[in-house]
Amino acid sequence: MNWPKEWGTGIVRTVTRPHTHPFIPFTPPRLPIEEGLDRGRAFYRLLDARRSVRWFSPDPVPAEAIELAVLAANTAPSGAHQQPWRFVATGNPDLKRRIRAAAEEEERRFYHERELPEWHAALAHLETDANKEFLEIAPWLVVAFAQKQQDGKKTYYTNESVGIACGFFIAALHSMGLATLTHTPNPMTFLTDLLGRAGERPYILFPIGYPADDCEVPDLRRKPLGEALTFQPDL
Ligand code: IYR
Repeated sequence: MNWPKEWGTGIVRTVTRPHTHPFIPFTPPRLPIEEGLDRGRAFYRLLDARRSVRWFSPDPVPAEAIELAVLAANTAPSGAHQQPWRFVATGNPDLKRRIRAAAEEEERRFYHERELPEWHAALAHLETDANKEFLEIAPWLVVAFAQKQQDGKKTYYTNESVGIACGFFIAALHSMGLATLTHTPNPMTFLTDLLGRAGERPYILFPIGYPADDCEVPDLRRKPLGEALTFQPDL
C-alpha cells in the first residue's frame, strides 16, 4: 500500500489471540489529526446542507444511484451482524400510483378522522397534509423493511440496526445530490402487501429524486451543539 510517511510505517503487530471464529487484521492507516478534523468539518458541512424534501422533480435518476445508496446502507453496523433490512425500490408508475393511493387513504384518516390534537399541533409548522403527490412524481420509491425474524430466528436490535442503515442511505443519497423524505404513513402495513414482503415490517418509505425547481422547505433551525452534546465533566 502507498501512503504518506507521516501516516506511519504500515507495519502491523502480529497478534495471536485464541479466536474460535475467523478474524482478520484491521489496521487502516491513521490520519494526521488535522486532516481528520478537516474531513470531519467537510463531512458535517455536506450533511448540514441536507433537507427533507416534499417537492420533487420528475427527472429520471439512474438505478445505479439507488444501488450505491443501498450499498452504503448495507455497510451499517447491526445487532449480531444480522443486517435485518431489505430495501425494495420501484420506479414503476402503476405501482407508485397504487402506493400513493393507499398512503393517502391512511393519511386522510390520520389528518381528518383520528383524534390526535397534540400530534397534529406538533406537525403544524411543517404544513403537511394528506396529499402525497410526491409519491407519484419522485422517480423512485424505496421502502426499507425491517426483518424481525430471519429464517424463523429472532433478530436483535432490529429497529436500531435498520435505523442506522437508513441514516447511511439518506447520507449516501445526499452525497449524490439527491433528495429524499423519511415518509412514514401511519400505519403503513399496506406496503407489505403491495411490495410482496410478507413477514417484514415497513420501516420508512423514501421518495427519491432531485428537488423540484420550485421546491421549498420549512425554515427550520438545527439545535445548537450545546443542546446536542454534553461533555461530562465539562471541558
Ligand atoms: N405521516 C404523516 C404525518 C407526519 C408525521 C410526522 I412525526 C412528520 O414529521 C411528518 C408528517 C405524513 O406523512 O403526512
